Amino acid sequence: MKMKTVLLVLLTIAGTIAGLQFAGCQSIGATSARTWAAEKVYVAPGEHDKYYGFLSGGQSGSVFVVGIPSGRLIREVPIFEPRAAVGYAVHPNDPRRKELEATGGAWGDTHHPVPSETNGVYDGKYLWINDLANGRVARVRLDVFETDKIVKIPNMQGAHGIAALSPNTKYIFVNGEFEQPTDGLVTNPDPYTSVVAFLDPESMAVKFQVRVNGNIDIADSSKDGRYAFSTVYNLEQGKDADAMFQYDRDAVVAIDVPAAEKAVAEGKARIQNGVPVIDPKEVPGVMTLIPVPKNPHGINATPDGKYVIASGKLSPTVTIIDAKTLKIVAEPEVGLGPLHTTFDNRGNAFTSLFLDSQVVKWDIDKAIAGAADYIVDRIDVHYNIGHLQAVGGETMDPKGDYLLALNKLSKDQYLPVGPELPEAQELIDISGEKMRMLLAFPTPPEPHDAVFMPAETLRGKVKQTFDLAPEAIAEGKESVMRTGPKLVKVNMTLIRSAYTPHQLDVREGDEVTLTITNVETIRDMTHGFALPDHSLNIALPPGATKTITFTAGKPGVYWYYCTNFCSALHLEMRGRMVVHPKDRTLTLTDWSPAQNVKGKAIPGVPSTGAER
Ligand code: K7E
Ligand code: CUA
Ligand code: CA
Repeated sequence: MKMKTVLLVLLTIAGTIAGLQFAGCQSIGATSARTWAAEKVYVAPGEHDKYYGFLSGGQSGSVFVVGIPSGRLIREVPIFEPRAAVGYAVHPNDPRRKELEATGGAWGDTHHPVPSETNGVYDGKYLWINDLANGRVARVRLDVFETDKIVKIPNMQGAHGIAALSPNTKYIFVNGEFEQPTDGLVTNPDPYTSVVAFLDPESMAVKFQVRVNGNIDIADSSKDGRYAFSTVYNLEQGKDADAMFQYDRDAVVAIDVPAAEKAVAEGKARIQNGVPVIDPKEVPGVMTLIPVPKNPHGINATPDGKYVIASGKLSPTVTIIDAKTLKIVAEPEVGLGPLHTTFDNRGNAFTSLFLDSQVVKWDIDKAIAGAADYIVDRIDVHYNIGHLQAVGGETMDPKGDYLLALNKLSKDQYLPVGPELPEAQELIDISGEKMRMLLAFPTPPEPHDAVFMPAETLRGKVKQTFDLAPEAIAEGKESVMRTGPKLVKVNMTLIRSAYTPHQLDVREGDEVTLTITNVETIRDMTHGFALPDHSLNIALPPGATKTITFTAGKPGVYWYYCTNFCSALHLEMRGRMVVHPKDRTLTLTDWSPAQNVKGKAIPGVPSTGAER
């Protein structure tokens, strides 16, 4: 990213010089276009971007946070995978790691970041994201940019489409892409169906599910919160690709949320794996099928709430549906392989064309009126675009300035790095009539979707330090206690540049429960606790407390050390765990007096010399 910034500066300078010296020469058009684009995305060192961009990491299992328009990567929030960089879920006993293993595994495939909304715009509280692979949904707290909750959704495999019910996030709803036996039993794999699950945004409990035939794909909410819309591409219920494109039309399903709530309240749902499941065949009015061509993919509500637009994928059309009457109002052709649609604040839609590798801009009202000139512009992207997202395009307040194209392939756009090439994003200016390419930047595999949040939305909400947890260890309250023949409890604090206690004496096979608090009160003063050969790596931002239980390994001396640069004495910030042989009686002389650098005695350390 630094390199890119430098390049942009150079480009800007070069462009200015070229403009001064060679005014009137033929290359001036191209040069000034480069200068213009460079200036649009250049954010000087020390200055902040205008928007947060939350990019789903696909099979990286995380969310990448970038600044827009610069494209600078400012954070990775690991969710479904361990990440040593921030001490996330590394040790098998890390509570988050255990939660991951218990809900499907320590990897995931994140596709769709969904921020919480109040009055139809992002409120900066939470961001949810699906794990397509393992039927899970996670929540990220935007005050600390950390994963806060992960839930496994019953009766579902392949959690794909996900959306917040507008305008006030009454539910998060999630689509099960891979069908499951309807009766929940493996003895009878057919008939099989999928479910749309409605989760409470705070508890993340699954409140109810609605059964749908055919694989359910992408989701969006009507702006008034009445309908949960989803696309279904396999109405055929085929089990291979050939069988899945027999019909000319599959469907958009519209779930009437108040009708579904009523059905649950009246006991019309069947409990399956602890969740009320509504079968719309038994409860008419809960679900409406709207036939749309062909293996549709994206579904997107217009910011004014009037329409939802389904993208045809195998049909060169998009289907415009009235969001209140559920009637199809137009089916304009837009190009080959339409996948997703986003919006500006001037009545235009932008649809990604996977096969054409283009973004097409079209005028919604003109398309509905049947005007010949509804296509406004097309721009090439590099290459094979999946999602695209304009700033605020999913909200009632689209900004109409930038659009990000999330491309599946980059082909020749970067220095080659082996047989596999980077995936890339391209930032496009949409403020004028014509779209203009501004910037390309790669992220690790694989970009799917993105959302953008104005920097003001999070201003004052992002915490400086963690609030102290109830189990936080205060300075002076550190201790080492033997709580059983093989159990050791350590209460530790961290502050520049010391661990207290800075020595632990344990025996091989002891089960050590370590609670650590970073007692720093200064923002960004993160310390790590890395313990060699024990698979243990924890990072603690200021104020954070973590607890982990691990088993002391072979006899030896293990230095725990700080992984995060914290001061001139960062490297000196260490302590040691002495693992004594199993059969050794730890006497007072064996127990080193564990004192911190300030010379404080640690209560409870030489507790007893003969506790075995
Ligand atoms: Cu289109 Cu998972 Cu959103 Cu990817 S899905 S493209
Ligand atoms: Cu603490 Cu480095
Ligand atoms: Ca189909």
